[in-house]
Amino acid sequence: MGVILSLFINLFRPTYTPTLYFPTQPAYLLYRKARHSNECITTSLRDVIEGHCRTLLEEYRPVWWLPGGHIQTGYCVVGDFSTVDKVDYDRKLLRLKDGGTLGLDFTPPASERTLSEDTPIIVVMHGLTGGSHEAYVRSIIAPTCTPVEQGGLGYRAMVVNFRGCAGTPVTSPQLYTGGHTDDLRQALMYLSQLYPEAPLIGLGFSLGANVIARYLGQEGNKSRLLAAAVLGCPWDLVKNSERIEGDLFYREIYSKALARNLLKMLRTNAAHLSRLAAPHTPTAQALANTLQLKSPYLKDFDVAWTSVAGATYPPFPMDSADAYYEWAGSAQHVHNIRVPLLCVNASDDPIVRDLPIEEVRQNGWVCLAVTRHGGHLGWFEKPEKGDREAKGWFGLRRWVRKPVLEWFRATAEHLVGEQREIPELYEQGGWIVERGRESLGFREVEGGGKVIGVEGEAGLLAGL
Ligand SMILES: *[C@@H]1O[C@H](CO)[C@@H](O)[C@H](O)[C@H]1NC(C)=O
Ligand SMILES: CC(=O)N[C@H]1CO[C@H](CO)[C@@H](O)[C@@H]1O
Repeated sequence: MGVILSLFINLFRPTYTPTLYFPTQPAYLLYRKARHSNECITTSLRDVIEGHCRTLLEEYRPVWWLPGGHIQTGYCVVGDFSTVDKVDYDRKLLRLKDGGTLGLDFTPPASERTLSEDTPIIVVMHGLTGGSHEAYVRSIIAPTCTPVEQGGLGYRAMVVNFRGCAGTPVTSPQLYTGGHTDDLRQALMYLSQLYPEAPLIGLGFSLGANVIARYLGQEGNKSRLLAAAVLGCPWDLVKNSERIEGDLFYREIYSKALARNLLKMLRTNAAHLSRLAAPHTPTAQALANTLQLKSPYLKDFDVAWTSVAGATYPPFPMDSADAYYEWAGSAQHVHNIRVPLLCVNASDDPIVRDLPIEEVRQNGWVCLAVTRHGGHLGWFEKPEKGDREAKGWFGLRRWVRKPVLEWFRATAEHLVGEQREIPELYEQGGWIVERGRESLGFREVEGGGKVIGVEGEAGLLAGL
């Protein structure tokens, strides 16, 4: 009777515990028994997650007045997060060999605290048109970089702003796409030169998650990231686009909002781009065509701009948005990932469809957690008792910060990463380059300064 009753209850009570997808054949990891200890055990990703990321084994229930993925996603836009999770950054500018400039935002600022050289560093990539100021970035970075005495992890973080985002100066006729990994690659080269002793852990949101997952797959065991977490990753851009453009509701709400943000970002950078792009090049023509678009859908923008002017070198210009979506997806690279990767997606994410469950099952280095609710980068829940920063009714917290912080600690403080072969860096003609890939390179340039990470260029569904 008891068995039948519990079966009955389980049939009708939805489960709020995330579904975890593990590989059928685990990879083996060398794992320190304690931080800084030389005593190691051999373990698997599953053991690491079950032992150290306990919140993934517990329920996540959204706050009752934000049910469903659309409403959770919408709250990312209308919620006021300006009073919580304040993060200040020091900006460093890197000039790249192709003439472009990267804006790298470091926290805690050097004037605030001095950390040891081997402090773990979280390398963050933001969403579509966001930046280091986004509330979803700060919600994880603030507790990660809070000193240990105040209940944080005491780590350092660096946000890689996409070219032209968050006020980074545009110095070459190129912005960014969801498929470009070279900017992340060069930011990591810089970071490993600056802090050779520090473990580097990736954290990607949405489009930035796609870039990190692609990078890991392309590098295999050459990854400079010791491990990573990717949230709301749009694994298959072709399928996402079919969904978002194929349905009237999604097209009018999501596709239009994303395109509006992109158009705004392009307008902000248009004067510089048109000065830098030689006349009659595909980029110059694409710029003129795209700026004429009136209230486009995402695909219209990608036809006019991204697929043509995504880069000034092959495979660009491409002849359709679908060709770009096919090239840029990250699911196709999952099989080659060789460092531990935790992926978190929500089943009711209105933007991300189709998760690479089969690919994950076949790669021992990857775990995928799927929550029932959460929307796109939402995951709002009631704050815990005693959380003094989250005030009042609307002082919500993002649940996902809990498993992600557990994952940071489980990887940054314990993983040895002995199965990697990281290429050496050296100087060549004023650039720091990587052996075997000399076409990439960087040098630090003047500029930068302080960045107060609270308010940014807000837009509808900014940063998705
Ligand atoms: C790294 O990967 C390459 C190619 O897959 C392989 O030949 C090499 O043995 C690997 N190195 C280590 C340290 O596992
Ligand atoms: C197990 C699970 O929740 N799977 C869902 C994952 O998300 C896709 C959409 O991306 C749903 O179709 C699945 O049902």
